[in-house]
Amino acid sequence: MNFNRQIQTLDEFTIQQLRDFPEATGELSHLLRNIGLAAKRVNVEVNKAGLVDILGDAGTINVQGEEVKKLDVFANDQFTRVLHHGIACAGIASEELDDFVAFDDAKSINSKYVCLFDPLDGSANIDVNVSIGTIFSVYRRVTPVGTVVTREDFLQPGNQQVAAGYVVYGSSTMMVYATRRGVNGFTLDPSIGEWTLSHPDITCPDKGRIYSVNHGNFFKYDEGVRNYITACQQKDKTNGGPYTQRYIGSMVSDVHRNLIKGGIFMYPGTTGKPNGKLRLLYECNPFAFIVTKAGGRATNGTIPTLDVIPTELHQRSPFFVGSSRMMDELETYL
Ligand code: AHM
Ligand code: MG
Repeated sequence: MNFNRQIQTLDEFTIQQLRDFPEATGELSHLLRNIGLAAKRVNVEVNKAGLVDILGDAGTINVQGEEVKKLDVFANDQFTRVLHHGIACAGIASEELDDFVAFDDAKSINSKYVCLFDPLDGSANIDVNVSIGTIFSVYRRVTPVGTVVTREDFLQPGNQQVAAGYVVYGSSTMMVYATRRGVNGFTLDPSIGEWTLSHPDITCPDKGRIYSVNHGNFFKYDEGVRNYITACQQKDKTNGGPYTQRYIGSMVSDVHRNLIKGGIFMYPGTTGKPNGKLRLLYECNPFAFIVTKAGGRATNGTIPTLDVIPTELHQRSPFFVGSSRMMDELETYL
């Protein structure tokens, strides 16, 4: 097989970016590489989910009170282990775990970063072969290097993220990550097992035609949200509607599509659950960071998601994210 040297691998890309910062230590590149490694292993299992007896409920309930699928457990273990064995991560927090995990070995306490992740988001979709994903978020620790990380390292507002990204296990497997310098997407080339730069410098169109929301909850939303959804469905000379409704129920796929094509994704609060379903630290903040870096916006309905000061690891938040002009439009209704 001829090897296409036009491609740039994830490692080549992150190392090349480092050259612009002679003082950089390379720890972030290392962390991203490890996330890519864990994701490759998860990808293999996700791809054979229909074949092996890893499918189905693990029989346990996660800290959110939801049933856990076996693949969630597998993915959680992979990310935790790979990050623990690497040299760049001092601790993790996961949607699947009750509390954060501080790595207390000598190598880890000298690492700069903590990583928060949802190892397998949209896992209700596994059984039916619909795309699922991993979401991650990286912060520089606030406690001194050389000590064991504490809760305050994890409870930072989203605007302090150093990097955030997601992996979508879809028709092809893709990893997209953002840093302060921009957003880039890498597709896994299964023939060589490498993440290859396929979507350089992703920008979110400032307007799109897609709105994504769970319509089943329509009558549980606030009036403002209901009015906005209704406006999305109406023909309107100013907004160019009606828009198209697309909702997979896998946030990674829904937001990925809207990021590339332009659109808005909403998981509002409902009468029974005023803070909605999504977790601020594992789901909202990473996507808020990525979409904002790509030129879009994200809010909890009151303030930018990235400015929310978290008080609990597993707190939930209403979430609205997408193309900037569609967000402007939404905010006139909220
Ligand atoms: P999960 O973390 O338990 O997988 O739940 C999160 C998922 C998101 O991917 C998706 O946007 C949402 O749940 C869908 O929820 P709903 O079925 O209530 O619309
Ligand atoms: Mg999730």
